[in-house]
Amino acid sequence: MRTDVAIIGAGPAGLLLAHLLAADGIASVVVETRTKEYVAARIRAGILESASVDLLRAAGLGAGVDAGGDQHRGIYLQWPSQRHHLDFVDLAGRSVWVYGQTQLQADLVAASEAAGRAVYYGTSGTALHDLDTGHPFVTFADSAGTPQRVDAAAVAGCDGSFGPSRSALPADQTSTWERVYPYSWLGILADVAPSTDELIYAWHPDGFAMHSMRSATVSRLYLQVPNGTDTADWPDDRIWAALAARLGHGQDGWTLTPGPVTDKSVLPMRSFVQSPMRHGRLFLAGDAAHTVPPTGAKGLNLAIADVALLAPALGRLVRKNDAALADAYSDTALRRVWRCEHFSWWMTTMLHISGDPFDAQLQLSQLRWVTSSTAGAAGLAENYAGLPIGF
Ligand code: RFL
Ligand code: PHB
Repeated sequence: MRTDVAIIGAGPAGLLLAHLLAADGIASVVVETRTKEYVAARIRAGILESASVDLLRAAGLGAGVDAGGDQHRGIYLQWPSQRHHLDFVDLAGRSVWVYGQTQLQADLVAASEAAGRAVYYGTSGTALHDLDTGHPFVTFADSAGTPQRVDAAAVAGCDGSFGPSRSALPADQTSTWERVYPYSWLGILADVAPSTDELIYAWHPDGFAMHSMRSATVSRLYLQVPNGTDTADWPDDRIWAALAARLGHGQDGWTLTPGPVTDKSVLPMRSFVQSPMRHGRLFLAGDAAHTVPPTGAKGLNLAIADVALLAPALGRLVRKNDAALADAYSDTALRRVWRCEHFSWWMTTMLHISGDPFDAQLQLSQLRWVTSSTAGAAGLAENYAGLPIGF
């Protein structure tokens, strides 16, 4: 096959990139190891920044968010006996939307199928070739096991943290930075109306807890747990009891309503950046280039911001053989990546119990400042609600 851009990975980065390129008249072929159903069912992020929503709307993909998204003005930050609301609209002039990654993925798949774009699901053996030349290509076996080859002007590595694109960059020309955190999140999805109108981020001596949601009838909640935690050790009753304690059930009359748990998983937390995000004709986007711990709700939004920059860069490269934007892509994207890396690390270390009592006092001091100083609150709001795409 010959196309303009070979895209590896059909997650949000890959499918959104294919959509944005198509709007610019650029063809692509997407290659994905998992089945369409598997990708659609993965429960991951839940918050879209305002710039992400603006981009989706401008790309003709806003109908789902507009119909099914829930616009939130801010979040609650709390610690025992204290709950404070931060209003992002007042503080930073922007809001966020609760819209699950599963919903966005469904919108992207629907748009891809309506346009008849080429997406190969259930592939194996993806390999990248000749990235240093003007005619790179990708090989793989399709779902029937038939060998395939895609020749393209550029390759977009949108294959997440574990795909092959990241390691296709020569090690001696690549820098990486990593931080592994000494705790994980135990996440549940529950068929119960949220007990809060907006997300609650809770500091607690037993560990961090968070109350998020997916809809008026589905709640998403998280607990800080030690690395290596087995969900078998966390029956539903234990989870709800821990959530009630950490989220302050009974505090000022607030109650947490438990409900049937429909999904339970443990998520390790890691910060990771690889630079540059480009080698020759290979361009990395989304989790393929960087990972953040989920506390700042940045992972999905960073993937969207990357491809918003990459699509016009590839458009100019493919159509006009003009490499100016392509050459600038990595530096431009990494400015925002590092801002989000810092914010995600900061939110994470402010809210999770490390076991060190000195850390705990610093965290409480920071929380008191962020919730009582307009300058402190505005800094959090500006980062959480999100910076402009080209920041
Ligand atoms: P994705 O969504 O991981 O998609 C990459 C796709 O590439 C495919 N792939 C390959 N395809 C072809 N050939 C190969 N050899 C391939 N190897 C892999 C994969 O099957 C996959 O479909 O990356 P993308 O598009 O960059 O999107 C990024 C977001 O998905 C990610 O940042 C967020 O979901 C991160 N994240 C969360 N973010 C939040 O803000 N809040 C959350 O609660 C949250 N939960 C999560 C998460 C990420 C998780 N991962 C990656 C393990 C929970 C989990 C479990
Ligand atoms: C979620 O709803 O899954 C979610 C929301 C905010 C976060 C992380 C996860 O910071």
